[in-house]
Amino acid sequence: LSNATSVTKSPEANHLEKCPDDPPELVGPLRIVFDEEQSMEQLVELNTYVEFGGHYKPPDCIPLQRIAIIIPFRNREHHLRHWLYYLHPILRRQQGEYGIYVIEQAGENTFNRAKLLNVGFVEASKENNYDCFIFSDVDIVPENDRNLYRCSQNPRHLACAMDKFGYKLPYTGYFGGVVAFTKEQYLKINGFSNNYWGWGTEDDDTYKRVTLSGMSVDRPDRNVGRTKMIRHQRDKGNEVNEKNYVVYNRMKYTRNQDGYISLKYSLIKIEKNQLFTKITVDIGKPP
Ligand code: UDH
Repeated sequence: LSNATSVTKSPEANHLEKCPDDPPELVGPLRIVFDEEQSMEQLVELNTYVEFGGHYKPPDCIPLQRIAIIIPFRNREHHLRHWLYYLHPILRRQQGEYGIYVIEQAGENTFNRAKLLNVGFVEASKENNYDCFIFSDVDIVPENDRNLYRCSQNPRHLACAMDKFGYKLPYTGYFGGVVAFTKEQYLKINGFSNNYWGWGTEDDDTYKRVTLSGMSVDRPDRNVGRTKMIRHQRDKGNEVNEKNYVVYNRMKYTRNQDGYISLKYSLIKIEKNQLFTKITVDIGKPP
C-alpha cells in the first residue's frame, strides 16, 4: 500500500470548460495611436499575465486554438514595442493560447519576409503543438478586438481594411499584412515561397497558392477588420525588387518545389524575453 500513489488532480482543472466562441471581455473598437512609446520594462510591468517567452494560456477555460504569432523582423525595435503594447492585452481578451515569435534576419543581406515566415512556422512548431499560425507584420495593429486572431475554415486575412488603403482592400486579391493559417492549410500550400528577396509580390504569391490549392480566403467584416499601420520609410536592405515579378510569373510551375519543403536556413540564436521569443537566423542571400 505504501507504494500506491494516487494522483489527485485539482477539481478545477477537471471542470474547466471550453472557452466560448465569443470571448466575453471584448470591447470592440479601440483607439490606436503610435505617439507615445513604452520602454520594455514598462511593457513587462503592464503585462504580468504573460509567461516568459511571450506565452499565454487563459486560466479559466480551455482555449479553442493554440496560436503561434510569427513576426518577420529586422531593426524595428520601436515598432515591436508598439505592437507588444497593443497586442498582448487584445490577445488575452480573445482567450486563445498563444506564443509570440519574432523571427529576426541576421546580417545585412536583402530582406526576405516570406522565408522568415517559413522559419517561424518550423521553429514555433518545435516548441509547442500549435494548430494555428498567424503571420503578422510588426507595424500593424488591429483597431477592433473583435478581429479575432484565430484560424478559420479557409486561410484568413486579418488586415483586410488597413488605414493606409482607406480601410478597404487595395485590390481583390490583396492578402498582405496579417494572415492566419491552420497547420493543415499552411502545409497544403507548401508554405510560402523562399524566393522573394526585397520588397514586393510575395503576398500575391501566397494568395495564388491559396486559390490554386482550391481554398478561398476568409475575411472579417470591413468594420471589424480595420487595422492601423505605423508610418515609416522603406527600410535599407528591403528595396523594391523587379525580379520578384519574374518569380511571381513562374510560381504556378515552381510552387510545389519552392516553399516549406525546400526551406534551408541556419539557426543562430533563440532568445527568450518576457514578452516574446526572438529567433535569429541566417537565411542566406539572393542568388
Ligand atoms: N521588416 C522588418 N525589417 C525590415 C524590413 C521589413 O522588420 O528591414 C518586416 C516588418 O515586420 C514589416 C514587414 O517586414 O512590417 C513588411 O515590410 P514593410 O513594412 O517594408 O512593408 P510595407 O509594405 O511598407 O508595410 C513598404 C514601405 C513603405 C515606404 C513608404 C514610403 N513613403
